[in-house]
Amino acid sequence: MAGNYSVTYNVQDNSGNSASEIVRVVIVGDTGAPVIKLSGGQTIQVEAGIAFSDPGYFAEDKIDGDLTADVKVDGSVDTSIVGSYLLTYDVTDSNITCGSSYTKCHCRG
Ligand SMILES: [Ca+2]
Repeated sequence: MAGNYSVTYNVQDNSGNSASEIVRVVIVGDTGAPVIKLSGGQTIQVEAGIAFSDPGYFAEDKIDGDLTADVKVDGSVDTSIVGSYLLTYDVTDSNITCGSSYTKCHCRG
């Protein structure tokens, strides 16, 4: 878990004399970005005229766990027009570290 931790070191010799205690501070930070996994891969093909349905995604962070509900999807697919569309997926963890991914959707006639 992120935070500051201290570890104290000391030792005694055979006569019972103690060393000067020394403390090490260990700072555990969250520098890892969340990862977004896309069901169906980063390139998908759909038929024109058939409503587009996103095959889904999953977002996970080593500290925050499941962030799928926080993913923001940008872009849209208009299956009435043949072409390529880009959908972007972004999510931010509690440490304001971003993860992103994208899907290229090819709508063919
Ligand atoms: Ca993180």
